[in-house]
Amino acid sequence: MVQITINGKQIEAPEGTTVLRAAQMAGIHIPTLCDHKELVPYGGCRLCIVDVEKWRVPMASCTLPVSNGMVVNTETEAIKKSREFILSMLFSERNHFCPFCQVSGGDCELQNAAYHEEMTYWPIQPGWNKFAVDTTHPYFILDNNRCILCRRCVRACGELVGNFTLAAAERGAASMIVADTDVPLGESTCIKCGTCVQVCPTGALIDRTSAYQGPNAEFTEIKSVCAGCSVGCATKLIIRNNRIVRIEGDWDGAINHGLLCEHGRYDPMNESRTRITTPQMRKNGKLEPVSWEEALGAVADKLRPLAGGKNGVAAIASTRLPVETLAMFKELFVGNFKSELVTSTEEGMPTAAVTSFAEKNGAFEGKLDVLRTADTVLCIGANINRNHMVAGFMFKRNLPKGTRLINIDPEISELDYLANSTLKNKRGSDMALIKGLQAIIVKEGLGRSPLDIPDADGLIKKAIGATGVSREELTQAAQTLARSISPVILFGKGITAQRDEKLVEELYRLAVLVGAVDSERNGLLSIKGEANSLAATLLGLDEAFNLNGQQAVYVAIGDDYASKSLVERVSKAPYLAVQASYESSLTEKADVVLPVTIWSEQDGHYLNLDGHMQSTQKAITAPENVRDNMAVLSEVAMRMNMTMKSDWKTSVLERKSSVALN
Ligand SMILES: Nc1nc2c(c(=O)[nH]1)N[C@H]1C(S)=C(S)[C@@H](COP(=O)(O)OP(=O)(O)OC[C@H]3O[C@@H](n4cnc5c(=O)[nH]c(N)nc54)[C@H](O)[C@@H]3O)O[C@H]1N2
Ligand SMILES: Nc1nc2c(c(=O)[nH]1)N[C@H]1C(S)=C(S)[C@@H](COP(=O)(O)OP(=O)(O)OC[C@H]3O[C@@H](n4cnc5c(=O)[nH]c(N)nc54)[C@H](O)[C@@H]3O)O[C@H]1N2
Ligand code: SF4
Ligand code: SF4
Ligand code: SF4
Ligand code: FES
Ligand SMILES: [Mo]
Repeated sequence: MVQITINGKQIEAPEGTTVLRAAQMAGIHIPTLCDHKELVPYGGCRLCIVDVEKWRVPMASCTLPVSNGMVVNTETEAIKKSREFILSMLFSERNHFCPFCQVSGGDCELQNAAYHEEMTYWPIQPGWNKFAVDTTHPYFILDNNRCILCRRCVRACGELVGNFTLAAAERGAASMIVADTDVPLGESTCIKCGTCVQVCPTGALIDRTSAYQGPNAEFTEIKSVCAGCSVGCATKLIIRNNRIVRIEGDWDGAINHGLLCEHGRYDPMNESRTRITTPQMRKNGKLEPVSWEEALGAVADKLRPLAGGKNGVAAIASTRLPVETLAMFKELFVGNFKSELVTSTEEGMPTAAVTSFAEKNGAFEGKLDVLRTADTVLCIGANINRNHMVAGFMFKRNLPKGTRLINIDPEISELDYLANSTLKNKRGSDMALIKGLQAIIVKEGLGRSPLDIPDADGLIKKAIGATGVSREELTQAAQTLARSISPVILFGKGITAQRDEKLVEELYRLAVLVGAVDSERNGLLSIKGEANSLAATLLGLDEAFNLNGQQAVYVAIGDDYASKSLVERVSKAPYLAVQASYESSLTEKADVVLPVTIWSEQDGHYLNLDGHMQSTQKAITAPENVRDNMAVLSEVAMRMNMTMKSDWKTSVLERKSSVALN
C-alpha cells in the first residue's frame, strides 16, 4: 500500500494505482475525457491534470502512478485555469455548437465537463476544418466535426474488441478518426459491435436508432441479458414509452464487461418479422383469428386423448426460452403427458456429447475468463468469429500481443485469416486428428503430464491419412499448443454435432496433456448454442427430433427462428400447435397458433455456456392479446387437469453439468 494525500485527505492506495483511480476510490472527482475504466490509460486529453507538490508542471492524473508521500491538489486556482483553457481549446477546435448536437443536454461528457467548470462560453475564436460526415454504416454515424480525438473508440475497437478497425489519421488540427485505410465505415472491416459508439464521450459517434430521441434523463434503463447466444452478455435496455430505443452493454456485466456484438446490440432493434397479436385457428384450411378460450380449448381437446399413449404428442421448445419456461415445458410434456419425444430446437447438437461425458466424469469445462489470458487458443469446430462473438473478443484482442491461434475447421472461415495455423481436416476426421496431436506431443516429449500412447507412429500416420492434413502442419500445431504456458482448447458444434462423447474425452485428454487443464487452471471450453442451450440439456431436452408416428406436435418456438428442416419435420404430423411470437413458415403450417411474449416482455433466467445463471425482468409490456410463454403452458396444463408443481431450480440440477454452475 502507498500513502498519498489528495486535497488534504489521507488516502491508502495499492501500488501501481493511478492518482486518478486513487482519487475516485476516495470519492474525489477529477474531470476526465479520454479516460475509461475498461481502457488502458492514455493521457491524451490532459483534462485530468493535477498539481503535485514539489513537481514543476501539472501532471495528467490518469497516467500518473501513486507514490509514497505524494501530495496532490486537484482544485488549485492554477489547475482550474488550465482545465478551462484545455476545454476552450477543445471547443474551439471543432464544430461544438452543442444545441444542435444529439448528445447535448446531459449526455455529452465534453459539455458536462464545461458546465462543471462553470463555463458558459469559450474565449478562443473557433477555427476549424470541415470534415465530411460518414453515414455509410448501417447502425451509426461518424461525425469528426464533433470529435475531441480522445481515441476511446480507437482503443476500444482494438483493446477490447480485437478488431483494430479504427485509427486516427493526419496530424494536429487535421487529425481525424478513420476506418482501416480511410475507407467509408460501411465498407470497412467493422464487425458492427457498436462498442466505439458506446464509449464515445461526445456526439461524434451516434447511434442511428436512438439519435435525437431525447436525453438519457428522459429514458428508463433496465438491466437485462442478451438472448442472442449462449455467452449471455449483460445489457442495459434504454426504454421510452414502452419501446426500446437503444441497447447498451453493461460495464458491470460479469461475463462481457460492457461488450456486445451486433446480434446483441442491433439485431433486436431491427426486427423485421411480423408480430402475431391474436390466437389463430385453422378453419376451412385457413388460419383465422379466434379468442384465447377457443384456441386453448381446441388444443386441450386435441391433446387430452393423446396423453400417456403410444405415438401421442411430440413436443419441441426453443433453447432461447427462459429456464423456468423450459422446465415447465418439460414437466408438462414429460411429467404429465408422458410423451416419448420431448426435446429442444437444438436437439442437443451443441450440448448432448458434453453432458453425457459430464454425467460420468463430472464438471470438466472451464470458465470463459480463461480466454482473456490464453497464450494459445486452439479452436476446433467453432466459428467463434461469427457465433459467440464476444467470447472471440476475449482473445482476438491479444493476437497482436503474441497470443497464437490454431483453427481446425474443414471450411474456410474468417478466423483463418487471424490464425497462426489453420488445419483443414476432412469432415468427421477429428478423432484421428486429436489422437494424432496427442501422439506427436508424447513422441516429442512435450507433454506436461503422462499419457500412455503405445503406437504413436501408427496414430500419426492414421491422422495424416484420415484428415488430409500434412505431417508438417500437424506437427507445428502440436508443438505450438504443447509449448504454450496458458493454452485454451475451445470446441463447438463442429465437434459436438458428431454426438460422440469419445471425441470430448479425447479433447479432455489432450487438454490435460498440454496443461490446458491442471489443478490450477481449466482451459477446456465448449461454446454451445442459444441462450439456454446448457439449461435445455440439463433438463434432458437434447434428443434428436425424429417423428415416429406421433399424432400431434406442440412447438414452443417463442421469438426464435425455426429452421427449414424443423418445419419440414413437424409438417408431417397430423396436428400442429405452435406457441410463437412471429409469423413464419412454421406458424403457416400450424393448426393452432398461440401468440406469446418475446425476450424483453417476460421475466426469466438464462444459464450461459459457462454456467452463470442470470435473470432478466420484463422490460416492456407485450401487445394486449399476447400472453407470457409460461402462462400459456400452464393454461394448457390446467385444461388437462394436470398439476404443475416442481421447482425449476431443482429441475436443472437433476443432471450433472459439464461446467460448474454459479
Ligand atoms: N451470431 C450468432 N451467434 C450464434 C448463433 C447465430 O445464429 N448467430 N447461433 C447460436 C447457435 S444456435 C449455435 S448452435 C452456435 C453454433 O456455433 P458453432 O459451435 O460455432 O457452430 P457452427 O457454426 O455450426 O459450426 C462450427 C464450425 O464447425 C465446422 N465443422 C463442420 N464440420 C466439422 C467437422 O467435422 N470437424 C470440425 N473440426 N469442424 C467442423 C464448421 O465449418 C463451422 O465453421 O452458435 C450460437 N451463436
Ligand atoms: N443435423 C443437424 N441438426 C441440427 C443441428 C445440426 O448442426 N445438425 N443444429 C441444431 C441446432 S444447434 C439448432 S440451433 C437448430 C437450428 O439451427 P440451424 O439449422 O442452424 O437453424 P438455421 O437454419 O440457421 O435458422 C433458422 C432459420 O432462421 C433464419 N434466420 C436466422 N436468423 C435470421 C435473421 O436474423 N434474419 C432472418 N431474416 N432470418 C434469420 C435462417 O434463414 C433459417 O432459415 O438445429 C438443430 N438441428
Ligand atoms: S463497431 Fe465495433 S468493430 Fe466496428 S469500428 Fe466500432 S468498435 Fe470497431
Ligand atoms: S469519435 Fe468519439 S471516442 Fe472517437 S476519438 Fe472522437 S470523440 Fe473520442
Ligand atoms: S456474444 Fe451472444 S450474448 Fe453476447 S451480445 Fe453477442 S449474441 Fe448477445
Ligand atoms: S483523462 Fe487523463 S489525459 Fe484524458
Ligand atoms: Mo444451436
